[in-house]
Amino acid sequence: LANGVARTPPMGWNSWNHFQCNINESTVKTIVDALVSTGLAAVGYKYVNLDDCWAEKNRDTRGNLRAKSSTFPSGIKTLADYVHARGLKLGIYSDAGYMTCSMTMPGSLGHEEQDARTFAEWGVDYLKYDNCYNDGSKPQKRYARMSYALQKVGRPILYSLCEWGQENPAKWAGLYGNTWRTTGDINDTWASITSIADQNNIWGRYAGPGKWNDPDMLEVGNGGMSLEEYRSHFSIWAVMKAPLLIGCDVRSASKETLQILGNKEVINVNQDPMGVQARKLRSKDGLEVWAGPLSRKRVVVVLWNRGRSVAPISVTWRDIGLSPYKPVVVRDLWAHSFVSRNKRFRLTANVAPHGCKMYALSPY
Ligand code: A2G
Repeated sequence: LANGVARTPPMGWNSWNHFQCNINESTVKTIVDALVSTGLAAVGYKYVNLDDCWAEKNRDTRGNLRAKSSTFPSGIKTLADYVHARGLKLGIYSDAGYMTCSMTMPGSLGHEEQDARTFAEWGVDYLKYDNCYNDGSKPQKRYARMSYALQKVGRPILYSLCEWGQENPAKWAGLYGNTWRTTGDINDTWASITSIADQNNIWGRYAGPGKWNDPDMLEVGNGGMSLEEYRSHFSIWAVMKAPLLIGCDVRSASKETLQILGNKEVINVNQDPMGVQARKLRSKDGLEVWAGPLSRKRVVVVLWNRGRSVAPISVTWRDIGLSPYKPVVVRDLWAHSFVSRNKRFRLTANVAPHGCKMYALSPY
């Protein structure tokens, strides 16, 4: 959607993967402080997104949504002010149905304009819009209604769609929103991230500035995978031009977690202005090559080993559309070093089990 936001994939934090419904304003404020003090805000993580469970079960007498008084007693506007004062942006969550997926708060179906106005008055910058407990009508219709409502409030609000069912959102959601889910919910396991990566890969050609496939939020730092696996998760999400929404408790994140989430060279690939989603070029015995174009004629390559033992993986210049004789500068985006300044024909690396190598190739 050409509403001026998400010209590159959104970056930020969301409460769901780590906290589910256990959120309150003091937790969110300390997360905001941690985003700033760790330097994550400075490398681009600017959206602070409340997920489900932030509102009272019932609307007020005028039909307005209101923050849950036991957990957000100061209200959303005050929280938005806190976030904005630190140079960040606030996201919120609702649903194109009668109630949200947690069943703890109302959805926006039939209240689209009223809720969009409420969000704008509070200073909300981002809406994640889910699809639970709807009336069975086509999601296109219900998602369009909120899209038009948001476009009328006079405030740019990033619109993130969560319909991922039979209606193949990639084919239509870009008309109405900035990101759309392509899969079911992620969990903190290797099986989940490998299967989601493959499902999201199918829709690559629909992504571009203002409209991105969303393979769900990051699990990096939540404890269920090894560092090697988290590096693979982050690398593949980055090249797929996925929204990079941190899903861990940033306040207690380890040095290693911060190094993964804070890798500026990998973030730069995700935020490249060309905005083309990389795709899987080759896969044999769990050894995979993913690649895609970057601005200034560069190419990003991920060599991903899904197998159980260390193995060599190669990519040829032909695989990525370059003449075999073309000399290329090869930069390793995890080692932060140049592998070669004059490489031709092919690149081969030994890749750790469940690990990856990620390179930016610059022909000259
Ligand atoms: O509701 C759904 O399961 C969402 N998933 C998930 O991300 C989270 O927001 C949850 C909150 O109750 C999808 O939108 C696919």
